[in-house]
Amino acid sequence: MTIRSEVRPDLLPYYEDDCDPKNLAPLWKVLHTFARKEPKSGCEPYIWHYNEIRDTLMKSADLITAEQAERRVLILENPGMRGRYRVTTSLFAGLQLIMPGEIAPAHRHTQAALRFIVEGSGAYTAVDGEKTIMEEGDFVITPSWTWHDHGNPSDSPMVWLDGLDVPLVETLDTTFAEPYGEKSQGNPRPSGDSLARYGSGLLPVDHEQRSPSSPVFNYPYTRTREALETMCKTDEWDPCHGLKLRYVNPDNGDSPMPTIGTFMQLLPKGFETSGYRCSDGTVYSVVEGTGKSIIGDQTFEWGPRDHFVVPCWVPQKHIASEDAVLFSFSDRPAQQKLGLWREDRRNA
Ligand code: GTQ
Ligand code: FE2
Repeated sequence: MTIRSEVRPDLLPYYEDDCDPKNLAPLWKVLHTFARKEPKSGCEPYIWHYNEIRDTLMKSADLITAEQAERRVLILENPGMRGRYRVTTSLFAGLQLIMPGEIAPAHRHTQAALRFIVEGSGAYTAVDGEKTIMEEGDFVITPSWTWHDHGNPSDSPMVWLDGLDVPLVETLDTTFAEPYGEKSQGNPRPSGDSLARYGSGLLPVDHEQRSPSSPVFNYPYTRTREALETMCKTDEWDPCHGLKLRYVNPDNGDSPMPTIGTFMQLLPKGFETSGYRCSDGTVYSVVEGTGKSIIGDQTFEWGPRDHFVVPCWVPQKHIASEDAVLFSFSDRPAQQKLGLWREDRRNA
């Protein structure tokens, strides 16, 4: 075997010209962009203060109906990724408004969606033939490929946070959708049926798991809040999280939907979490209380109905000036299933 005596880097540009028309590209020019020490996305920390955006959201109701819009939603666009309809690299978030008497027509799609109720009470979402009436702080799921429509028979506007895995599904190129054909689905099952059947620490005796998503589709705030309140009495705080619970699929102990994880945490008045970072970019919705979060080198003050985003691997610290309750969601379960998720409890 002969050893090459000389390489000719000066000829590389000509070589690239040879590659290009053949749809070939040399890895050595780009390897550093994907073999990186740490993640580096365009995702930036940001907060949407509800009192600064509520008027803008309400104005949309004078311009378009829920039915015309199909879904009347203002997208929370991460300022580092404008025009790409995403709040983190893998997730979509938006605030949906539905006015009294309106209906958002039934459809289904492969993207999974969560609703977290921000303002109002008495509107409903119907999922695969069962209606659930929603109250502030309720967490509702519409798993992949389930029919869903929304309606507001109450006499006040209703606003909720939508979280969807749109960018993730787009990356996997698995986007499918279809309209139901009629505005609303029939509702053969009585309201509350799923929660009674699957969400009471019990399961029907011969129940077989049919989907990777939870058979419970409304996790009411009253129950979540009560759990946190009771747990408070034991005074066992995690230094990084205060008191933090994850929502669970009673079928398998996994997250309610396979791609999106959801959490509710309580930070008592005066509590300051120690620095923490994790590989799942996370969206927070403030339910109760006021406080501030230090995300990277920025400080964000928050109160009820504010929404903020913590990008992947950026250090975060939360400080509660009153008892505070925070809802959050991320793509953590997807990362965990793929063996990618990391956290760092020391750093920052
Ligand atoms: O409510 O069905 O924010 O399909 C984006 C897409 C909400 C919904 C969104 C949707 C929906
Ligand atoms: Fe939808």
